Amino acid sequence: MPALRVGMVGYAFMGAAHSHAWHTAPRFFDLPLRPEPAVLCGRSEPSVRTAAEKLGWADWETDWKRLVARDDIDVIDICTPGDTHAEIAVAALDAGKHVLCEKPLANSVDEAELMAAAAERAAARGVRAAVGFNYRRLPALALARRLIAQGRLGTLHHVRAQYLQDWLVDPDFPLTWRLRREKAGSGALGDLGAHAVDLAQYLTGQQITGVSALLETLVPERPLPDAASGLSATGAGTARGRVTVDDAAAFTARFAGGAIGVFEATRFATGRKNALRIEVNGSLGSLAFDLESLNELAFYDRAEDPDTAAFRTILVTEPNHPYMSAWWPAGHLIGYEHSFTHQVKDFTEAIAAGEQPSPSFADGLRVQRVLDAVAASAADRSVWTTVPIDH
Ligand code: SOE
Repeated sequence: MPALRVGMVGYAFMGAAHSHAWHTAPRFFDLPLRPEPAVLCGRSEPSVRTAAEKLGWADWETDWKRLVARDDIDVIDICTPGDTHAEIAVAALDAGKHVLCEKPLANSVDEAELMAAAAERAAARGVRAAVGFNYRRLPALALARRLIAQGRLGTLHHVRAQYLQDWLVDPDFPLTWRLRREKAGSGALGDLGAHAVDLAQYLTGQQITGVSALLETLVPERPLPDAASGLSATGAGTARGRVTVDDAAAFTARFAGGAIGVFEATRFATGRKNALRIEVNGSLGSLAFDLESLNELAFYDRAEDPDTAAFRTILVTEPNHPYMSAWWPAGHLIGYEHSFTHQVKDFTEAIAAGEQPSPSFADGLRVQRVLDAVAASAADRSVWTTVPIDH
């Protein structure tokens, strides 16, 4: 079977998740190409060599430009912070490499447009690009998409999406790259809100046409990270720097098909660890999902006897459910990492078939446009209506 030789840039959290997926996908799914974790790339030689050994990569490079120029690589997998996505992706596509790029696609609409244009040019030569909105690949959410596409919810009226984490609630948490605009583009909005927006557009099959938004930086200064380790020496007396991204985002939205949406993304939802929740209400029924119970999908069907109709929890662990026949006997649960494994499966199959993998860079650009509109709306205080309060 022909190999699909992968070169991956970055090896922190997402790099580890992707490494696991490149190794695991061919062990559980019958793939038309054999993914090969070939070359890992990072700037520091000792660190990338250690990471390559630990994560199971055959070789390593310290310069992504050298990686992209190698003729023994078919795919470039980008797992770096957002400020590098556009440059690496465009160079890789122009060099004829397929690209899988972590989300959000870019740090701005301008960059995302360049990337989408490069992906279109590349597609004409049979070279493919996809963006890593991994949650689309959870069986429960893939099932939700299937039910909505089958019309089981009827006309869609409401989308309610939240992505809630709490790892920034400690004011002494250090000022890491995710809190710096020049690296991350935005904060909770781009990191977490991007997932919620992508899922909302994917599940409903409708684009968001307008937003009204609020962004807030709740802790404006944080301890500077220790330059050597990249982690913090926290505590009193430590020098502090300015947080230049949002800590929390809230916005309302309209969808092209007439539904309205309410979105929230925050890293300050004390006690909520990774609660990506989405609920869709339609004229015939409703669906609700929470990542903290990712094997479950709640379904309310208005066709049921009104005396007993209620939200039912579907355990999405059966071989008839998306992706599940490749895993364990019926009823056995899967986890977060499986979303990345399914992403590799779908990406590899699309490449072998000469088809566009999804979500495409054009889909990533559609998300980026919503994020941009949210930032613009939040910055425009002219439409903010103050409420008289007691003093
Ligand atoms: C942030 O905490 C983060 O790791 C995101 O970057 C991921 O995209 C999300 O899946 C989990 O949370």
